[in-house]
Amino acid sequence: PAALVWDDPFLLENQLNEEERMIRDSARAYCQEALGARVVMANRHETFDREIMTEMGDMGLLGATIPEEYGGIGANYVSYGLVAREVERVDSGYRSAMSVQSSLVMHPIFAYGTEAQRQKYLPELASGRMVGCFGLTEPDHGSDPGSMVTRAKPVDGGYSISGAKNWITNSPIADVFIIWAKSDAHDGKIKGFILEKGMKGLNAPKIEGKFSLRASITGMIQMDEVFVPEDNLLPEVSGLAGPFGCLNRARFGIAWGAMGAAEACFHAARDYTMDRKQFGRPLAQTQLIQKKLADMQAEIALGLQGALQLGRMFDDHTAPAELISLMKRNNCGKALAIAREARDMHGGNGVSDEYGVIRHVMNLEAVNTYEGTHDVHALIMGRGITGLQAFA
Ligand code: TGC
Ligand code: FAD
Repeated sequence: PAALVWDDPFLLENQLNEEERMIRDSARAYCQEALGARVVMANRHETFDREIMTEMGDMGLLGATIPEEYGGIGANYVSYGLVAREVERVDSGYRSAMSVQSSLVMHPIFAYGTEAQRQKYLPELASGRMVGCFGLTEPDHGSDPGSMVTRAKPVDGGYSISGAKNWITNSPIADVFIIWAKSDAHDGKIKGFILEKGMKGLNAPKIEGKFSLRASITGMIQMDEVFVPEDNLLPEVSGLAGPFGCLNRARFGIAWGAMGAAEACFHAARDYTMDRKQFGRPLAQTQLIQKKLADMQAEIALGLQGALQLGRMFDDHTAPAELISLMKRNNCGKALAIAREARDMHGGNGVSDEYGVIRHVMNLEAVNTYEGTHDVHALIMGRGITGLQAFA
């Protein structure tokens, strides 16, 4: 029989094409060196280094699926997933910054915007010269964004937008804000608007004291009669299908990313228990530890294989939303469980940020909640299975 590759049992490596491997390898090198060197202090001091966006831009990691004419590299979705896995292997907060820019800011401008909007914003966002954010969640409307109260009223030459968004990745450093609001000029339907830093009445204060994704910056968005010119409306989409079209892509990236964080924890737990001796033998030579490593290997191998197949379906345009929910939910839930187990296997050292596993535990708590909670994705799947909707 063939020999086992313990860290790639399904030989995922052989299922990638040359271009996918090349993009993955250059992302891995950048992440391990440049992001790996910063993450412990960024997490400890709750800081995000703005230069990361321009570095990622230089590496082609922002909006990788966007065509070259707009500054992207025209990569497929499998490559986008591979990049998310490499970034999140270092830290989920850095993957957040990358996926918001790519899936939640560049994608809606590309898919729902005008040609002038594409030319104005996409090259700036792809290079990281501009940072974007995505405002859907409100203080009183998270899992149920359809009940949002942010409103756009028609005024001479455009719209006046008032409302508040909460828990918004990148908002305090954003130059561009994709805002979803109910528009009185469109029968109260949800429309997308591009707001820019400096518009009168627009503020984005930082949320302090976050004990998850501390290396990513999160804030609110406060809008008090912000004038938004007609040219800044995203004309090509109406209703929740707009934000959900973006979330489908971001959730897919998270399914890959969460497995990167899980792999980091699995490898750390294996290394640690091979080295650490108790009762005169390596911890890894005990049945309980081997069972835990076996569970981790199984969930990661299956989770990556599922993510790859979903990526192939994305690239074929055959991926249903319920399958995206299945992979986002399962991979985040399993990654969180793996990180907690890895933390336990490190004993007391596991709570020190030197070993990284406690940081992944803290991060994956938020990753399991944002972009649709673990339970909300169960309800999306449940509706697909039964045809019955159980949200309300
Ligand atoms: P529902 O009746 O299901 O649908 C309303 C309209 O939307 C369409 N639709 C979709 N379109 C494309 N893709 C999807 N996945 C879609 N899901 C629904 C649907 O066809 C319908 O269209 P139309 O034309 O008929 O109006 O809507 P609902 O109000 O019952 O929704 C319920 C539910 C639970 C599915 C949904 O609201 C939900 O997914 N809630 C979770 C909210 C969420 O995920 N928020 C994420 C905020 S962004 C974020 O967290 C970024 S973190 C990023 C980071 O830092 O990495
Ligand atoms: P709630 O909707 O109030 O849910 C609370 C609990 O109730 C959860 O356990 C949930 O599963 C459960 N629940 C909800 N509905 C039901 C139901 N029908 N049946 C049973 N249980 C239910 N949003 C953005 O728009 N843009 C961003 O960039 C962004 N970045 C984020 C970054 C971070 C660090 C965090 C933590 C959040 C971010 N979010 C962002 C918001 C995120 O998407 C929401 O927190 C998430 O969708 C959940 O909404 P909520 O917090 O209001 O929780």
